[in-house]
Amino acid sequence: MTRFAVREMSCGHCTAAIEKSIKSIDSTAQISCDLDDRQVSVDSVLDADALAEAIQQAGYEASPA
Ligand SMILES: [Cu+2]
Repeated sequence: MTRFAVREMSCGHCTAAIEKSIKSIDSTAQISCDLDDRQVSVDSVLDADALAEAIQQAGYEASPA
């Protein structure tokens, strides 16, 4: 499980964009977005750098949480 703080994530559109971007590089990833804590948890075969890159591709800054 890799956890990121994504401060600009504020609604369902944000979480959908982030989930879509991560799924595009790992279709088997399990993703859970917590809007209250602004955190994204990902279960994936990919490493944290690749996952952070995918979140950034969606337009959001991701820092390790
Ligand atoms: Cu949003």
